[in-house]
Amino acid sequence: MITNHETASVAQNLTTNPHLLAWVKEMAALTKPDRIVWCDGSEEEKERLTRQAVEEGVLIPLNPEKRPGSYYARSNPNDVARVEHLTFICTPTREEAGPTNNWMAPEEAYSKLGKLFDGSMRGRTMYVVPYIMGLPGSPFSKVGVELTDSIYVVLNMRIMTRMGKVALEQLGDSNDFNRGLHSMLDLDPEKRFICHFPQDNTIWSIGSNYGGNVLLGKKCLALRIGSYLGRKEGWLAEHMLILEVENPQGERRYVAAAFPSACGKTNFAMLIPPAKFAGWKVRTIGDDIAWMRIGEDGRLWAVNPENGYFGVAPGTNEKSNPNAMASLRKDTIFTNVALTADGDVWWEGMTKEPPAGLTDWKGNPWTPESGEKAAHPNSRFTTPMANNPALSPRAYDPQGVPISAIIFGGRRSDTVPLVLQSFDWTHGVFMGATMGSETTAAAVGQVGVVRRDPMAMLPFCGYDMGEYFAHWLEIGKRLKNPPLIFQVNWFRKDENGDFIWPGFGENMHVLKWILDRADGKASAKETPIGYVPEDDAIDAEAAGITKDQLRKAMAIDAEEWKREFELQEELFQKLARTMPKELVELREKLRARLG
Ligand code: OXD
Ligand code: MN
Repeated sequence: MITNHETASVAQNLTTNPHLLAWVKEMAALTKPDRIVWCDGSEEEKERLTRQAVEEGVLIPLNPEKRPGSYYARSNPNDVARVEHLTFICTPTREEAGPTNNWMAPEEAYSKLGKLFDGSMRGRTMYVVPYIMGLPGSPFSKVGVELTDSIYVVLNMRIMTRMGKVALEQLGDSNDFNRGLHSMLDLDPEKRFICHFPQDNTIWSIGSNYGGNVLLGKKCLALRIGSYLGRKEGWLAEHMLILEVENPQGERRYVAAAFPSACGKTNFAMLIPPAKFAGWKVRTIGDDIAWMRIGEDGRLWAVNPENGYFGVAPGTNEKSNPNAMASLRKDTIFTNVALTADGDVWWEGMTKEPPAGLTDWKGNPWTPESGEKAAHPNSRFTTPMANNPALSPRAYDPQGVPISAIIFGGRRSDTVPLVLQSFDWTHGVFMGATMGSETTAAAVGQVGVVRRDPMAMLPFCGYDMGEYFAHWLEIGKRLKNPPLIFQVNWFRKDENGDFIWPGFGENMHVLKWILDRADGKASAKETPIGYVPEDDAIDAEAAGITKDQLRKAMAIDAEEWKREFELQEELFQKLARTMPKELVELREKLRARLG
């Protein structure tokens, strides 16, 4: 049992914030840890906790000659992805959470999870992890404190956020911080819940140790609670990468792009322009989350609130993403990938031939005949963004970067062309709102079925999605210089089921057209559903495909689109109560234009 005096004395050198001390005391009284450790974010602390994690078998050191400072973690096989069916928005009324979120009444959630948290840290250590999402001192940033009994969480949070003293200094004596409570229990899925209390700026997560469920700064605070705060305070919290493009004249532009989980956001954020684009440079600001505000100049300004990448490993290789491969060379935590005989990591798609002597993500010897994947399809790396050779210095700019274009992308085998520009902001919001994508391994459930994933935020919006679209429309009205909005699809397939567009670095062709549009340098053709590039604006040959293939990638088939508008019906019905009428009317108008 930890007394008030002890709680205070452990924290003494770090904070005297009465709100924080009282809350830690209250949560300790509930969870009853044997010890409380306040994290200061120092190197010494990192070394000590890493040593301890190794002793406890939570982390396995990788071969220091191959991956200096890097470690390997295996999760419980039942705990490998986000659990959307166990994720709840606990607003006072069901309506506020909206029909796309699971809802639980706050009293019920506090009571139900309270029983599970009661004594959950007995015999364990409670780590107090203060952190900042955003840059220290930036007007964009938010402070959170996560209480967790998982040393794995502490070490991952240290990579993903600005953690420790720096956060307590920013917080001072303020009561304005996100209160996150996390306990692993015995990782029984029956006792797994991820509950958000937006009104209380509070998150309770129990029964999991998977990143997306337990690194509370990321999906829980930066997106679910963030989107709620964004509406209240007049800004946007989005599931978007941010990248910088520099042209040969040295001019820099910034683009934000939303893709559903595991659709190549990290690859796009780290794109390397192919040889044809001599003198062009692409740099990363962020790979997953963008917080965006209206600047005094009437433009939209964005920051990446994270400090690291929690990326999907399979498919990452020297061709698909050399910058990610370089980022992973040191100081990285790998989760659920395969281990090589010489203490390094491997995953499907890293090399054509798997090395001999692999141990799979469950700890079993693996050969290509095993009939299972060596690495889990949602295996991950957690790596500091400072490791990225293509990191833009502007990732550290507390004011963020001005956004010229917003891109919405999905994984679609058919219908959606390579690129399409919206007629205006409202149409762009419509494009984002009606985004569909084939599901991936990032969430538990069936893979490969098309679901509507508005703005890639379906699993991450902390309130009613109709209201969320209305908020987007409202932001548009306040922007004097709004970014242009586009829709892209790298994943269209031909009649043989092969991808038509090469993707990866070749996406630069599309990116350049988008920025030329934003700069008023490229003309476009009008179609019933948006603008597309003029016939020769994208150089098929340079992209390594034939003109015919490019035409296929760009095709807009009226029949397919009529079907697409039909498929949107379910979403419009579901959100009927709050769907902005501008979007309802626009849908009718676009449909009519198709004939
Ligand atoms: C992620 C996700 O981990 O979207 O970024 O699932
Ligand atoms: Mn994501």
